[in-house]
Amino acid sequence: GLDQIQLLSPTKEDLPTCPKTSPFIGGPLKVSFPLDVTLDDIAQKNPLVQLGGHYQPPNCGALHHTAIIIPYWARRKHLHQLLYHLHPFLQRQQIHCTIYAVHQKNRARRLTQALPRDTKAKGGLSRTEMARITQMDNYTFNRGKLLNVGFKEDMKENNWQCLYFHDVDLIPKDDCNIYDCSAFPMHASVAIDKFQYELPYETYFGGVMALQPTHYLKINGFPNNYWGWGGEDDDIASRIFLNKMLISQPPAVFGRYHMMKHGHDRGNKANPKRFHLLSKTHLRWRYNRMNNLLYSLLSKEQTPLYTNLTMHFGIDY
Ligand code: UD2
Ligand code: MN
Repeated sequence: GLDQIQLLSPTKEDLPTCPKTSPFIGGPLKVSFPLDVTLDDIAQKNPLVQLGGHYQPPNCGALHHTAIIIPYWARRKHLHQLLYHLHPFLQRQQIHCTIYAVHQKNRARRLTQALPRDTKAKGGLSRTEMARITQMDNYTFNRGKLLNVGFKEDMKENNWQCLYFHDVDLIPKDDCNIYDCSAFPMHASVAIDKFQYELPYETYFGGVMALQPTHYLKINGFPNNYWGWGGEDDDIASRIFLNKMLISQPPAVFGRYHMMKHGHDRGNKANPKRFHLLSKTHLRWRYNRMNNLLYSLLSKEQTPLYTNLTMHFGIDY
């Protein structure tokens, strides 16, 4: 309805809608990495980006309303490089968008502070509870959970029609990779240089994926129970198939990405339980989801180039 339109583009009612194909997009991109690029440099190069990493085309009403959600933990250089490339890319596509970094708080609380207050009264902790808390104290990375938080918090800010869940280290290499959504969930990063521009396996769904909110709700969000590296992307793909949707892809020549070099991060060791968890997706997808997602939002900062959401996980199962 009218309210919705106003929410999406507060002052743009009188503008003509943007053309279907933006006149500013080119073809393949030469990706280069300037040394020591600072956030100030990037902000200066992108004067039309508003506080919080928000953009809408100044002269026409955008056809696409996209939130970019980046799970993020201690990869500052990658984040800066991504912002450096992504902002101009999105502007050339005439997309109304906000970039969100969902940041997992590192060692926010000491182990004892993380315990529920009445722990002693209850006669100590069970083994599972203890294992869970130990895991929390390690601050193992949890991509699925961060993406769920990103969805929840971003939808509070705007009626986004498309959500891009975006690894921090992937740079798009072609302007024709349009950051909008299609009828099915989409896997955008189908051709990464690290994998010789091919899918490593057929149902591979890692890197950059785009879902409409209805897709996300249909699959009950993403799994919360994959701690550490691996598996959560396959779980999400399973959820999509279990809900009788397909995964769409851009043509491989457009879905090209460069992955910035990195090793395995501390706190994101390969998760040995991932294969077992994956064998249970068909049973668990209804229960392990956005609704039982426990977290506290520690801060929401609007920086010039992105909105930073810092969160701490609660204890959930
Ligand atoms: C693959 C997938 C990724 C995810 C992961 C398994 C590709 C291109 N990507 O990534 O989507 O399924 O496997 O979990 O196949 N991160 C941080 N800090 C950390 C650790 C991770 O910010 O300490 C974030 C960051 O956005 C990163 C993403 O999580 O890009 C995935 O982690 P990765 O890049 O270490 O793993 P990778 O490249 O194997
Ligand atoms: Mn990576």
